Amino acid sequence: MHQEAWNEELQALREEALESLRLSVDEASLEAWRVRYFGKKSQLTAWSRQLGGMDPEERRAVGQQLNAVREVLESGYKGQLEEVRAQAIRHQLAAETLDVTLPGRARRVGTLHPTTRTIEEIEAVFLALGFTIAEGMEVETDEYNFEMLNVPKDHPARDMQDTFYLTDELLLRTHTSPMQVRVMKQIGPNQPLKVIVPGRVYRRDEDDATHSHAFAQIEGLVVGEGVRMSDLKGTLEAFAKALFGQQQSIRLRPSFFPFTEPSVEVDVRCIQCQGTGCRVCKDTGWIEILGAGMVHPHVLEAAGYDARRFSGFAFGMGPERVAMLKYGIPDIRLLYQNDLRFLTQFRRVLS
Ligand code: 2U9
Repeated sequence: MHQEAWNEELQALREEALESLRLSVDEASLEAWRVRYFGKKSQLTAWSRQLGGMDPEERRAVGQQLNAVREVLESGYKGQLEEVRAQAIRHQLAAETLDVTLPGRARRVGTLHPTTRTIEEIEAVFLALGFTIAEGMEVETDEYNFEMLNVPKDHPARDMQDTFYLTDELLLRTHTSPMQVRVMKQIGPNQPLKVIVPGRVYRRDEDDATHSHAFAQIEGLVVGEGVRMSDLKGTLEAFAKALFGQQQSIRLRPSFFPFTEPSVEVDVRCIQCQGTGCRVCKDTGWIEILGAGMVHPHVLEAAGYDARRFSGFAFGMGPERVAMLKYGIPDIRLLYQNDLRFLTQFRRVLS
C-alpha cells in the first residue's frame, strides 16, 4: 500500500472512530469503544504490526501518521470519559437534590404496653421496700407448681388451677409461686428473704372480659424470724399507698389458699369513687386487688426451712387487673390484642 493509500485509510478510521466516540455516552459503551479501537484485535494494532515489514522510509512516514491518529483518538477518548463521568455526577446530584423546606417525617415512637408499665410500677414500689426481683420458667414441674405448695394430687385446688400439661410431670405454671420455692431452696435453708416474682402464668380458663388462659402475675414472699400478720398488713398498706395514692387504705377479709394459713383477700378503697360507692365497686366502696396470707408451715418445711423458728407472708396479684382498674379498661382481652388504636392511648408524654 502506498503512503497516500495509508493516509486515506487512517483518516477514514480516524473519522469513523471519532464519530463512534461521540455516540458513546456512558462508561460501558466507552469501554467497548476502547477495546474496539485500541484493543489487540483493533485496526491500529494490526497496522502497527505491519510497520516491521516496511522499508525504513515508509515505516517512518506511516508510523508518524499512525501515531498522530492514535494520539487524536487517545485524547478524544480521555476527554469523552471525563465528560461522561462528569455528566453522571451531575445527574446523580440533580436526582439527590434535598428540599430543605419539606416538613420532617415524624418518627413513630413505641410505647410501653399498659401491662408492662403496671408491672414496672409495682416492681419499683417493692424495690423501694427492699425486695429483690426474681423471674422463673413458664414450664414447671408438678412438684414445684403443686406438691411443694401444699397442693397434693387429690387436692380440690387442682381443679381451680387446672392447666396445660406437657407431660405427666411438666406443665405450664399456674402461678409464679414455684419460683419462690426455688428462691427459698437457693437462699435457704433458714435464711431471711424478701422477693417478688413477676411473670406469665396459665390456667385452663375460658377467655372472657375478666379471664384469660394466660395472664401476668406478681407474687411476693417475705420469710424471716418473727415475721407476723402485722408485717403483711403494713407492707401491703404501704404498697397500696405508693401505687394508688397516700389517701389509700386497705381492708383484709378472711379467705383460703392451700399455701397460706391464715389467708386473706385484700381490698383497697375504690379507685373510681374513693369509697363513696359506684358501678366499679358495686357500691361497696372497696375493690379486691390482692390475695395474701402467712406461708403455710408445710410450704416452709418443703423448701427446707425450720417452720418452728421461721415464718413468712406471701401475696399475689394480677397486674392486668391492676392496670384495668387504674386506667378504666373494661375488657382484659384488649390487653392481648395488640390493637394500636388501644395501645397508643397509653403513650407517655415525654418532657
Ligand atoms: C410461696 C408461698 C405462698 C402467694 C399467694 C395469693 C395469695 C393470691 C392470686 C391473686 C390474683 C393470684 O393473680 S391472681 O389470680 N394470688 O391470691 N398468692 S398468697 O403465696 C405464696 C407464694 C409462694 C412459697
